[in-house]
Amino acid sequence: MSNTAELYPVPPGFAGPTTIGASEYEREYARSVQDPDGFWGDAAKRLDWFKPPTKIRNVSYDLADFRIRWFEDGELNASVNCLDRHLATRGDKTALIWEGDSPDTEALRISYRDLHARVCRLANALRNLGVGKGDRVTIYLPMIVEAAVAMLACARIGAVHCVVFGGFSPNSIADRVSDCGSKLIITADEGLRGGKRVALKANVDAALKLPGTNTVETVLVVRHTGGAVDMQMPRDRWYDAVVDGQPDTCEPERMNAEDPLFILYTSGSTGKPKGVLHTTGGYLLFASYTHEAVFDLRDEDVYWCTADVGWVTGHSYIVYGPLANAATSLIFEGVPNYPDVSRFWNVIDKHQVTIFYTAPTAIRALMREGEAAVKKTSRSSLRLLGSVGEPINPEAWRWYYEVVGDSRCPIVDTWWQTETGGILISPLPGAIATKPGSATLPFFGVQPALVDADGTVLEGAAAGNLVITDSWPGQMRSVYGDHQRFIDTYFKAYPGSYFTGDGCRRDEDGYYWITGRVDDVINVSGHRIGTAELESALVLHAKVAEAAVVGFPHDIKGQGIYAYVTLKSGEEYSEALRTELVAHVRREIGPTASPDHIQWAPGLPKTRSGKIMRRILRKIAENAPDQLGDTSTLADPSVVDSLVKERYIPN
Ligand code: 6R9
Repeated sequence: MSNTAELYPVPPGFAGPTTIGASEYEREYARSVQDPDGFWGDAAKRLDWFKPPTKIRNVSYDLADFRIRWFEDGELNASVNCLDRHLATRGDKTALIWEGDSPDTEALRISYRDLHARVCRLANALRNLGVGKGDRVTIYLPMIVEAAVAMLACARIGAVHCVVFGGFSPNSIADRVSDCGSKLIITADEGLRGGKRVALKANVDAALKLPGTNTVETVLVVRHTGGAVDMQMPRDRWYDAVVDGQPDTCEPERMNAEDPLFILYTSGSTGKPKGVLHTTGGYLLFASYTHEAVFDLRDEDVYWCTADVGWVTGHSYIVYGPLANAATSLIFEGVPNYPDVSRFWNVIDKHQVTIFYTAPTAIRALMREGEAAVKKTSRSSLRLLGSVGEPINPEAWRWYYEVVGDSRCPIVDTWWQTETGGILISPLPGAIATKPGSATLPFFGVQPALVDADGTVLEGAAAGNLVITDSWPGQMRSVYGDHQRFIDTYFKAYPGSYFTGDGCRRDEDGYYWITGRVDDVINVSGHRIGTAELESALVLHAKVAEAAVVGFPHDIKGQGIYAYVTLKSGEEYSEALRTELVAHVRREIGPTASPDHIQWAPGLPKTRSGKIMRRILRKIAENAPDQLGDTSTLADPSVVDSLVKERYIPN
């Protein structure tokens, strides 16, 4: 296959006065890896520092002497960088546009001045409630303006926010609250998604009945839908009541660059979700720099990222990156198919969105609905499209390019992770010709490499495991409360490198093609779920003896969840129990973790030492029983035949 046949050059006339072109990309990339101190020292000037850093980079991946520190003697405040410094020249500029779940709800436009005042009032209120530097605050909110306000108010007083996705269950909230020892929770009465109400406050109430959550002293409740909630005094307080009357200025905390900014939980291949810890200086610098360069940001842009603030994409590319860059960032409460499948495109026309950033799963779902729903809208304001969360298949890429973007708008396919803080591999749209399905080339300072299972570095066109051989400022610094787990998870497999957990191919033009996770993480609609979490949720059910979970290819979601379940002896395998188990997992983890298929497995393929052979289960779930490979090391090879016979065959 010739790779150049599928090359989409930068459209003529795309570049604006600040667009990074091809020669600048090459020159700056070379400088960024040859002279990281000089490069990042200059880049740090894009932020406002109370005390500018004199030490830029202090990194060693050597396990005996491990450290990752950036700008370590610098002092700054993230909320000052996202708000205060814009007031003199852009106080009246719209910082946030809020579009509600229903198109009939009036949209909000919040100026930088107004956002600054809202953040300061909440920051003062939090301080009055006894929250200070280093305290953890859990945020469990729908996609409303208060979500961004809450994050920035924490940043202002040096509190560490921990946003929990509004789709997570009481159990998941409780796990996270107890792991990080939150003092306060900010939630809302209810959320709205696709016309349905989500009982957020009731979920918090249920979570706080679970063990390990008694660190929480206060729950602030935003009145959003007006739905009835059970307020437990004195613990629960209405958000408005504590914020009203607070001064609209607030002295920001002076933070060291390496002081924590937030914790965000993400799934790994083993155990419970990890609290990914990001610090202040490096993270903010990297989020803002990548946001400006990858989206070729201009002052007049209206930028819309459809992610939820519960995921890292919402942190870096709805809140911190855009606001640090004084951009206009749109927050959308709803879903792509409510009230109908033209909603995204209608919102783009309504607010004259110029940059649109979404996930392949949404593109594939909308593609299935046909072109007419897109073509009846104008979308003439758009100039750039982005994709994130999972590999985008070339067919969906072309539809996005041709149908949504009318073949006018470059696509930036941005590869990155919760752990990386910001985009690591992506086209710069004015510099790099794109290929459908490839995230193309590394961002400044990012040094990807491909290694085989033994750690041998592969050169040229090759396929292997993706590692990053050096640090970048947005890199996570620790797993909250378990620094050893951080080192073990990411730096042990390939000594001297950060291991991403992704497989990847590099073509003859040096372009990177991410092929998906190589570990036991399933990527469902761009959301990471560990098979270990799913399995422990399943075995919590009284009738389940054992469970093994794998991913399988899914047309819309990218990957689906396929669970093999063995019941305790004497229990009856029934359709009703299957339904009950799906509901059970939704209750334990949340709706995003719903198994797509449960196969009854009277026996599981195990080695003689008792290890489940997932490779075999994956092939069965993929409906590829002819590719099972060697089954001779199994304790009982016959279980495979019955699993193959009973497998789920997609129609
Ligand atoms: C930002 C985010 C990270 C995992 C990552 C990879 C997959 C993300 C991708 C992509 C191919 C892209 N991933 N972006 N795969 N192309 N453009 O999604 O963070 O939720 O931590 O997921 O998502 O497998 O390892 P996170």
